[in-house]
Amino acid sequence: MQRLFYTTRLPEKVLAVILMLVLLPVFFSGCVKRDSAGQTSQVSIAVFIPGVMSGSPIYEMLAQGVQKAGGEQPQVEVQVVEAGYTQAEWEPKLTALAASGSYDLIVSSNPSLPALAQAVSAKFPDQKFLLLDGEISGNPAIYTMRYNQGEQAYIAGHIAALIAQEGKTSVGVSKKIGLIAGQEYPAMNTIMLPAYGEAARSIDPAFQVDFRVVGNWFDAGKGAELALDMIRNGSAVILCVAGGANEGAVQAASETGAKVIWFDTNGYGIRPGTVAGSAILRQDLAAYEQTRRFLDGTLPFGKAEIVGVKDGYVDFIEDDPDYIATVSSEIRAKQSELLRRIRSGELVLGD
Ligand code: RBF
Repeated sequence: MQRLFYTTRLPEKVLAVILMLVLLPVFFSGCVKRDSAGQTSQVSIAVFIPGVMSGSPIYEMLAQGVQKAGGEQPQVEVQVVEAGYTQAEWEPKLTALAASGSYDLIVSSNPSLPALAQAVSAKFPDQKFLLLDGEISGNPAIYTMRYNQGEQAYIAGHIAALIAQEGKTSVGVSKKIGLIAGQEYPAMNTIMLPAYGEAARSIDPAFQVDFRVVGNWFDAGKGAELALDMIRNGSAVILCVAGGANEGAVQAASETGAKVIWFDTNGYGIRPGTVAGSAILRQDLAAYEQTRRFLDGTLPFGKAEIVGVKDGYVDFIEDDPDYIATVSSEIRAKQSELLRRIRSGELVLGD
């Protein structure tokens, strides 16, 4: 029995070692600082994606912005590393990138990244970080830029409530709007969810928010299931902040005649007639501009900046033909007026 055990287990072990040898260089391929001509490049930047890019426009915009800035200068090399959805693996993977010593800068985006970068920075103080969508100040190796998502969620809640109140969706006149999030996190629970509800109650104090959590950032089946239940319970409009799970919510809304509000990018084209609003972040611009500042030597490490509508980083897309075709001119005029009040400083919203 003992012999048999060894003869069957040994090939598995060999296989595991071979797999490791094959896969490790794939993950760390970004560590080789060479350009296409085989020359060592002068500046190497890693874009660390805490999740996967597909289905999460906030990450797609991050990579695009950094690549655009890097592409403008021949001596700059940009590597994109997707860390996957297992959040427990993010810190070891970030540590491995810093430990490689191969990157002049690690760029990332996520509210949980500042704490992880701070821990990595304690071990590798020379490693520089540029972090968007998160906040930490006082570490000379870390610069952060966070968006005013109080504004972004207020803008979304305002149009969601106007559409629900108008009563032209399959749900009829409704004083309930939904929000689907991938998971609960401080920026969601203390900024976005309250601002979304506050905006709806500015339309009518009777408005309620049905808040649901998928539990991950990819399960479209769960997204559809939650959205269907929310619509059955009277939500006429649902704000989607759930990454790849949004796809299921859009599908459910389109099948039942409800509407969704898209977050972070222009989503009207995803399902024309169903997507009735796009409250966006210009994360591609932020990633581009901050990477440029790093390359120019002017990125103020140690600082935490917060940007919003007035700075041009938070906005709502009003000129898309699908928005104009889907939303009545009365509601569009009211939404325009809200945006004017925020831009002019007449309405100041918390972040
Ligand atoms: N947003 C996404 O679109 N996709 C993701 O995979 C994703 N993962 C996240 C993981 C954590 C731990 C946290 C705190 C947030 C995540 N977000 C994700 C939300 C993202 O940071 C941002 O709040 C939303 O995109 C709204 O702008």
